[in-house]
Amino acid sequence: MGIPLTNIKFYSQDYWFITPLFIQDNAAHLPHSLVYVSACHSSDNTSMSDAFIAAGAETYFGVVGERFTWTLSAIGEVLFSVLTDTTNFPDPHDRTTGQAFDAASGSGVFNLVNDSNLVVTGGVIDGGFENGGLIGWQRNFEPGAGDLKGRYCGDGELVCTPADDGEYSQPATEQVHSGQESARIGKWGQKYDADKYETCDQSLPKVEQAGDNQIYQDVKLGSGATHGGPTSFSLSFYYDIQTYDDSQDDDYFYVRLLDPSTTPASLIDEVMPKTLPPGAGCTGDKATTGWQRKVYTIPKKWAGKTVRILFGVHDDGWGDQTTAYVDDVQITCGP
Ligand SMILES: [Ca+2]
Ligand SMILES: [Ca+2]
Repeated sequence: MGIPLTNIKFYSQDYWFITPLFIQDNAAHLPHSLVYVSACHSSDNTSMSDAFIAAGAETYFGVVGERFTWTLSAIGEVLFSVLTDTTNFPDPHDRTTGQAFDAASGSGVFNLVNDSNLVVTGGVIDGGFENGGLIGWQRNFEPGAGDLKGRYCGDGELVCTPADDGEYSQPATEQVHSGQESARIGKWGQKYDADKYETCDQSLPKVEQAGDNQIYQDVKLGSGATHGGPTSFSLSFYYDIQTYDDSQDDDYFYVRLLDPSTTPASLIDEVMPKTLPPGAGCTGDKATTGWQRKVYTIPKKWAGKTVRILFGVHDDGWGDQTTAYVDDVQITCGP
């Protein structure tokens, strides 16, 4: 690869050193990066950190003095786990290198240079829904304007208000793609009883909501793509729609990409339009899609910006419920 050996110093066969000049000559492109150099003396002075920061790095972790190799490896593991563990810092804006440094210090050899508040971005928090409480996700219910409000009183007497406006999205264990849990969007608690009424269009009291159950998360995308890095981002997830309804016009699952910088958040694109598996309705049988994978490309122009990923289920309030399980939500660099 044409390494300029003049910038690497060899001291016997056992020791060799990379000099700041090597970084200056070879690491010309490190925008918004966090650099951890697990090498002795890498932070004795600022010459090495200066070289990385000049190349675009935001934050530099180095070592003052000498430590055993396994000590440096352990420090690296602690740093990585603090930066990626969402347990203590579910909000990515709280999960900064500054806090990581505080948590990882104590060995006396760890040194942080430059930006102590670099936000580690680009990841979906709890995309596998394994943290037991939709951590990182917001829940919402939008009552349906044109639908029944989902409440009946007595035999066939429709009471349009108050709507059943509880937020029914929650972690689920009965249907998972991987791990122990997924997210279940929408109310899902009672089989459609087709025999209870004379026609399919009769509704079952208090069973189905009328409106939209939603979960969403705002994710800041990395800015590397604006500097010639990845050309786009890939959003992927698994979904399993289950329904007793028979019409995509009545009930449906959908996924949207939104711009949360506007009020209300504006639509960027329909990641998945209205979707409902065929085959249910009137019979009391359930229709499902089974687990399906969806991959969607987020264009490069959103690099460095925050986007909202929203999963929703619309129910029409007639008693034939629809829900959707979602699991393994990821955003990765590249198509
Ligand atoms: Ca899971
Ligand atoms: Ca329905």
